[in-house]
Amino acid sequence: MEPRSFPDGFVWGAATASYQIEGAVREDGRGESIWDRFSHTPGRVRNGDTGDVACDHYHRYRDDVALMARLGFNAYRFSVSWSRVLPTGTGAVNQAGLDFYDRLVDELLAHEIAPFVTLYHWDLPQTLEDAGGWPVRATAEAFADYAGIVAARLGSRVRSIATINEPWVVADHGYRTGAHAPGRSDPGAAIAAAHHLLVAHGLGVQAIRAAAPATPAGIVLNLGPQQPASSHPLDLEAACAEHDWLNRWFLDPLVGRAYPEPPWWAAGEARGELRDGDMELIAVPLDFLGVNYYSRNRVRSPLLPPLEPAGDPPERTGMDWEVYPAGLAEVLEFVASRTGALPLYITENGAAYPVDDAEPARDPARVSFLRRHLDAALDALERGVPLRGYFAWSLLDNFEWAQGYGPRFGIIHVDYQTLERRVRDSARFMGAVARSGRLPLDDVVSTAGPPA
Ligand code: IFM
Repeated sequence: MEPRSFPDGFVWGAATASYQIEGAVREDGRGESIWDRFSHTPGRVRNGDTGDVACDHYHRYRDDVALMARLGFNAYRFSVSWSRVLPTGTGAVNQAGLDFYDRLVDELLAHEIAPFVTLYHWDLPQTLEDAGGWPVRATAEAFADYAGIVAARLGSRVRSIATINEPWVVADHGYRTGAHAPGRSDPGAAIAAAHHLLVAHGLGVQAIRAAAPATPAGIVLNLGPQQPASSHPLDLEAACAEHDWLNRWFLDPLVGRAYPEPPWWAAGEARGELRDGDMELIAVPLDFLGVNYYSRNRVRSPLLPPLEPAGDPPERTGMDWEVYPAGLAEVLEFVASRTGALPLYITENGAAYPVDDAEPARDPARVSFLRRHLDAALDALERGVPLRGYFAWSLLDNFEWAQGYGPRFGIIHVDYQTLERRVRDSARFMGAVARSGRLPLDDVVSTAGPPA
């Protein structure tokens, strides 16, 4: 068997998000975000961890970019912190905050790494949450102004701008379950937030195009197969409902379809926030769509007793998420069935695994995870999916939201005491794939070639 190849021009990178890696939360005029408030609220984040220092990427970005270049990546996906640019979400621009991203983009370009920008990766300015947050429409309007400001400054030098990362997580975890900032548990607010995130996307794309007409604009969704845990009709129904909420609630309106049936927990919730023209606004043509894929879900109806485990337990990551590479091809094909020839990117894919303290750079399980998912990406390409690139999550170990610093997703290890970076085998593996455009047939990591 020959190694399989990716198409010429395929984009290879790693991804991060501002609050998860930057630190420097009180520097250069940055305002408070909902994750500052949430992480400093006792009991919200495991171990009391906060993003105050994180990976200190704000000060170490040059070294991090140099590492990416040595590995052989040709792209980097990062997010901009809204409250660095507009400390209270609206009003006067904090030039010092915007300057940081300006320097980062210049540094990337100097190393021939294409910047892929995300405008919103969950760190809403606290002032906007105090005024109602995503459940109110004014937040979407404020987002459009912010999008225009960033696009005007960075747009001509970046490869693409995505409006929102994983709006499902924002609405579901932020406003329904309360597991994420701002920690609200209100089904009606979650449905309203979901709608306003999509309105923000539509207005944001318009603002990006006004400020930087040549810059591709899109959005990033997290998707995963929702399969029934048994053939019982109630499990089938529950799996369909989860599929509608996770995989269709955002994707369908983006491609001009109606919202699916509301989830059971939202039955009877007012939908007054939907205005004339909103569905057309949300369906503004996209230049690309990003897909974040991690796992599948076996759905058990809450009306049925728990299933007794049968057979061997499935392979799982350190997050207890099932390792299911075929699901990557399944979701890409599902998306492409709705988006046709629209360019798609895998904007996140990766896994957390416990660290071997004796050898923190050895991560065979992650290498195997990545190789099998890249193989599934090749399957999708072979079946005609217009896939243009792949970003590993994540460049660095980082602040994993409510789980704090426990789960380690990095292809580069971070020592949180010294902040020293250590290139893992998985980073070498990804670099070798990026440089050659070919997927090895096994998980062997070559130590030949960069980085030294
Ligand atoms: O760390 C997150 C990221 O911020 C969004 N997508 C999933 C990752 C792993 O949970």
